[in-house]
Amino acid sequence: MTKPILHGYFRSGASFRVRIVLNLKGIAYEDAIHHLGKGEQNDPEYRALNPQGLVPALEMDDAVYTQSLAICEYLDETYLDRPLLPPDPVARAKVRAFAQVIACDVHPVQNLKILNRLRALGLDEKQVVAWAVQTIDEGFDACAQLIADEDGPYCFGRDVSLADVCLIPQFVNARRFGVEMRWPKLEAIERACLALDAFASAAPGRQPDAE
Ligand SMILES: N[C@@H](CCC(=O)N[C@@H](CS)C(=O)NCC(=O)O)C(=O)O
Repeated sequence: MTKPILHGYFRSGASFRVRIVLNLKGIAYEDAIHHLGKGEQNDPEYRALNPQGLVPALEMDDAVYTQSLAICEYLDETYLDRPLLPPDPVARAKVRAFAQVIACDVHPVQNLKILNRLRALGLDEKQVVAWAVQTIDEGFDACAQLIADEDGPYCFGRDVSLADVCLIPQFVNARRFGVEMRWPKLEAIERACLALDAFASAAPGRQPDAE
């Protein structure tokens, strides 16, 4: 069987999510790197794979999968070890809600494409960074409240879930933009996750294209 190919970029938080899940599920894969700073995500050959011109995309089992959450759920549904969603529908909804705070409402608003649009509209670098900081700050506040009654060590108890898969990459962006850390519970979850090799080896600094 040919290895899956992950189209990504070391600094991409959405690619980081998929790397974590591939590692958690023990799936060996190859990297196809697209340098976002050089605009390689817009090359026609890549856009033929992902018409949005965004990473990640996963080539696997003779198909191309896009959108990191859809990819993560596909992997979760086809590799049943270490499930990323709990069996109970109420608990699943809570995990998905947390994951979507980050993947739908925080990360997209501070994405490269959006920040570049703000620059094109005339915002200076300080204003652009302030936009990203406020977006992440508000999102982390909501995330912390969503798990206020959970015990840890991970977002939703003793099993890693899709919530952790989304949270940890967002920390990288938070630090890059200089967000002041004031969520001890989220930071403890980050430490617990990064103690796992599946997370640590998926980190941007450990990727072949890391700068
Ligand atoms: N919702 C998408 C978001 C993907 C996305 O925003 N990818 C970023 C990197 S993290 C990207 O390719 N940005 C390129 C650009 O903005 O031009 C997913 O979860 O896969």
